[in-house]
Amino acid sequence: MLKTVTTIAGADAGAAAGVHADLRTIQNHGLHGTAVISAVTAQGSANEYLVQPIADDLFRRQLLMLLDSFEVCAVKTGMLASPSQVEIIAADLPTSIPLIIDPVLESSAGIQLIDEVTRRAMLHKLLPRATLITPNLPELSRLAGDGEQLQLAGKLLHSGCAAVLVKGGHAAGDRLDDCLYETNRQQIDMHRFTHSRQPGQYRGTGCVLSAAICAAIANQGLTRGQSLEAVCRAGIDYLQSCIRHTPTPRERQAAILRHPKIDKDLSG
Ligand code: PXL
Repeated sequence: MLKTVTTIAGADAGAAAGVHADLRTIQNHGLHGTAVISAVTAQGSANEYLVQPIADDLFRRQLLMLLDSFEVCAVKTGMLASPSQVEIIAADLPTSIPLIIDPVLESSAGIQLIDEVTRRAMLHKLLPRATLITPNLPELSRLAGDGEQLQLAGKLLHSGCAAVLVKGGHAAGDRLDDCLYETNRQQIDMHRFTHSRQPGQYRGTGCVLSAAICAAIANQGLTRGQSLEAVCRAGIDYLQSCIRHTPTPRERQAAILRHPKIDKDLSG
């Protein structure tokens, strides 16, 4: 049976972000992609956004059914629609399964996707059992406040998650730094991934990155000596190759990512 990866996220009918983007990424890595839907959204023009959270019982049953029917190797969360959804994940997802949190707070059009109570629940209930959290720079500030990046990442590590990958895409400049912070005894180790900025705006980049990291964990494993640095590197390379495969959008437009064809068998 194919290895299984689960995304817990919102559905964007246009498939630019959320569950659909995650599943495309996971399947392209030769894995079985499964999904717990947290909310259904309808997104038209920049100011047209409708969201209907999934009721707690249905949300929980989706998760329990997947855990019961599949050998889930890794899980990622994207948009979570209520504090009770956070509590259900914290209570029902076994801690033996690696959990990657993409702390989606806003859409690329600037619409709030998570309210304040849900954000706090995520910080206090989910972060302590996470393998990795992947904030961009605005999300890092909303989760940890203002200050030096190292100090803010340190605060998130102090909340109990094993590692923080800060995505540098919102900073200015032609070269971008994504930085991975991990606690090593009393110290914080940092690994920097530098790459050139590719021109244009793209939707769903955070979704694709965290799903690709999850897929790399399922394919390579963390317990067999593979480091978080290696799976983050694999996820970043995958996202960069999606951007290279996508025709550069015109100014003020945001493109839906095209995924490269992966012909080698990644499932071994
Ligand atoms: O890219 C963030 C994101 C995540 N999840 C859903 C979204 C969006 C952005 O629009 O709609 C469901």
